[in-house]
Amino acid sequence: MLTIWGGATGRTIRAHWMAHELALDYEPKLIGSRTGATQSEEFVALNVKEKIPVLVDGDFVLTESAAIVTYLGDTYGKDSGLVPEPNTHERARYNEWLSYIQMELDAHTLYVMRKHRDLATIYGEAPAAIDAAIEGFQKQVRFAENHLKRNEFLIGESFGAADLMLTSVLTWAKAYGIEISNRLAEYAESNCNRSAYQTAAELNFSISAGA
Ligand SMILES: N[C@@H](CCC(=O)N[C@@H](CS)C(=O)NCC(=O)O)C(=O)O
Repeated sequence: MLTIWGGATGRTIRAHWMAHELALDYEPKLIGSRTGATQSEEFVALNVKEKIPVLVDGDFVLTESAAIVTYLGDTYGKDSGLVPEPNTHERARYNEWLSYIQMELDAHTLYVMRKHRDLATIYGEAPAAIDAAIEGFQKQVRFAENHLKRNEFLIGESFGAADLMLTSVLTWAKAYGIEISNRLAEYAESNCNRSAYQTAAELNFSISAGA
């Protein structure tokens, strides 16, 4: 039995979306961030980092949204084409996109905004860091934009897990009021029109994050 813990955030949607792309039967445990639920005894026993999402597959526990998306594709979607086969150039390219998305478009930029704007009471006000984060996002996202001017998807000819990951940060950026190009907006919108996204988003955002 599969369980996905967590909801309400741009990171938890990744796990739910991938599970829906693969039509997996799983139990969602929709705890929100900043609600105190990630500090419960039961949850800390699963993830001492006190962070969502977390995947539980039998007695196997996996944290980190990108690792969860990749594991689900490798384990339950071998013929889905969503995650490229290991030991191929496509897989190396996939790893490149995922590292870039997580570092340049999530941790170094959008998450800096989250920390110093939404969570400023905890992490402190830092207007200069927020300006640099917006600028940094706009600069870094050009790498994806250049690729998508010439291609419909990040890898190959069809939608895949790398597109899912990129779309998650583009919708997050949009929610934060960061301007993105028409091509990126159209790409994100088209991916969000997938029925797997629609169902996953309805579930993921049926609860709210705390302040
Ligand atoms: N690198 C991790 C980041 C996970 C993360 O920071 N999750 C936040 C919500 S987006 C969280 O659980 N925060 C704990 C809390 O706020 O209670 C991932 O991509 O899964």
